[in-house]
Amino acid sequence: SMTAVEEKFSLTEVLSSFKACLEKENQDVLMDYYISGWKGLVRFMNSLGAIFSFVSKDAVSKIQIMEAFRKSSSGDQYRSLQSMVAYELKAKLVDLNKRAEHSNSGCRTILRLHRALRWLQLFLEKLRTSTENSKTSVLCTEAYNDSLANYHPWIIRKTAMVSFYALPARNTFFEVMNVGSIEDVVTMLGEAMPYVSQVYDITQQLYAQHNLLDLP
Ligand code: 1PW
Repeated sequence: SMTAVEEKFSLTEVLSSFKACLEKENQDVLMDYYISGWKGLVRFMNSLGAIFSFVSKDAVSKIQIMEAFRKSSSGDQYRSLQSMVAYELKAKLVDLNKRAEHSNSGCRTILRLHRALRWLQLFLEKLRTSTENSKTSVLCTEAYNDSLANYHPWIIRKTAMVSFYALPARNTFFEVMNVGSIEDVVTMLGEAMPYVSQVYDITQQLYAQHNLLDLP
C-alpha cells in the first residue's frame, strides 16, 4: 500500500507503484501511482548520500507541481497522464514553443520526470546485470550519457558527473534497496523492471502521438 512506502523504504514497493500505475482496461497511466513511485525513487536517491540530493531536489519540485494540479479544482483532469494531455492541450494550457504563461504545465513537468525515468531504467538494468567488480559511478554515468545528458546543458552534466563519483559501492547500493541478498535484488529487478519499461513506453508513445517530446 502507499502507506507502507511512507513507513519503510524498500525498492520492491517503489517499483510496485509503477506496476499499479497501469490501469487494467485501457492501459492509462494513473497519476497518483506515478507520483507515489517517484516519491519512493527520491527516498532511494536520498538514502544514497547527501551529495546526490542535488539530483533529487529537482524531482521533488516537479512532484510538488503535479501534486498541486491533482489537488486543484481541475484535479480530476489529472487522474491519468492520458487525461492530463487531453485536458491541457484542449484548454491550451501548454507552452509548445517557448516557456511563457504556462511555464510549468503538467505536460512539460511530466516530460522531465519521464526522461529521468529512462535514466533510472537504464541504470537499474545495468546494476542488475553487473558483476562484483562493476563500479556504480561508471554504470550511472553510462546510463546518464545514454539518456538524460542529451537534454541537459553543460553545467548540469558536469555537476551530475561529479555527484556520480560520490555514489556508494555496488554492495551498499544493494543494501540500501532493502530487498534482501544480492540474488534477491537481481530477482526482484528482473520481475519489476518490465513494469517500469511499460510505463515508460506508453508515456513515450502518448507524447510522440501528440508531438510533445520537445516541450520547452
Ligand atoms: C539512482 C537513481 C537515479 C534516478 C534519477 C532521477 C532523477 C534525475 C534528476 C536529475 C536532475 C538534475 C538537475 C536538474 C535539472 C533540470 O534542469 C532538469 N530536470 C530533469 C529531471 O532532467 C530539467 O528540468 P527544467 O529545468 O526544464 O525544469
